[in-house]
Amino acid sequence: KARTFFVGGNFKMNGSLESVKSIVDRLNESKLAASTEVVIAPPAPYLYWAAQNNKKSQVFIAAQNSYDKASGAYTGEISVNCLKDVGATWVILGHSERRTILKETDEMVASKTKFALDNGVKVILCIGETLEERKAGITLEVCARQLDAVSSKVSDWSDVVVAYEPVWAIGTGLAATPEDAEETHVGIRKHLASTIGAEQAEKVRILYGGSVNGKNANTFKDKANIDGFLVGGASLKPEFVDIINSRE
Ligand code: G2H
Repeated sequence: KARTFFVGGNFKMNGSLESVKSIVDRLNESKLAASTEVVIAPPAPYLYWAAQNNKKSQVFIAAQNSYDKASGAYTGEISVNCLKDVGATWVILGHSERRTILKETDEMVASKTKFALDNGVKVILCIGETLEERKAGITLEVCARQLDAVSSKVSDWSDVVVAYEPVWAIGTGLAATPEDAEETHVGIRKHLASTIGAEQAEKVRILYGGSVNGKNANTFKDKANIDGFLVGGASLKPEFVDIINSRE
């Protein structure tokens, strides 16, 4: 298959120097499927540490947020240049926890995405509907709206990976079924084809995120439009390796 399988680990606001090092060491020592691209996103204070300790050429380091200005009086924000300086080559943007808790708008997420890409950091762009939106039958409208904010600013999507994370499946232990996820991924790819063009849409990796674990990861195996996972809770545990190897 043309799209390289991608597994991201979003540590969220968890961990310590010791636990981050033990996760990186575990990846260093494990046999990882050669065909999987792995990206881990520890909290910002540990990015340099993770980059320094990582020995696997297929493992890359991501931040969980970045800002849309180069530098200056933006207390508490994270600069894309600092990320590159410490060895992070990816950033997760638009995670639902930032959209809901930190009140990030579609417009902010799009602006940050454009700034990161323009400055050489790749983006895991998270989208997804809430339970209410799913019940109202507007899953694809919500995803389309979140994507359109970005495609109105970004025309080259070669360094973007889309993570579809239905909010109702995040951290709940209740993952979407492979069938439901595939159906939405197909809809997302179709929508992208209509906005960024069929050729780019075919190449964009669309990850599923929301309660993925070492046991359910391989149930998504035969779904043609599920190009990998964004993993939260399970990325902190040994089963993260099983998820990385779930396509073998
Ligand atoms: C969704 C996911 C990782 P979890 O937020 O981004 O978290 O796997 O814990 O549901």
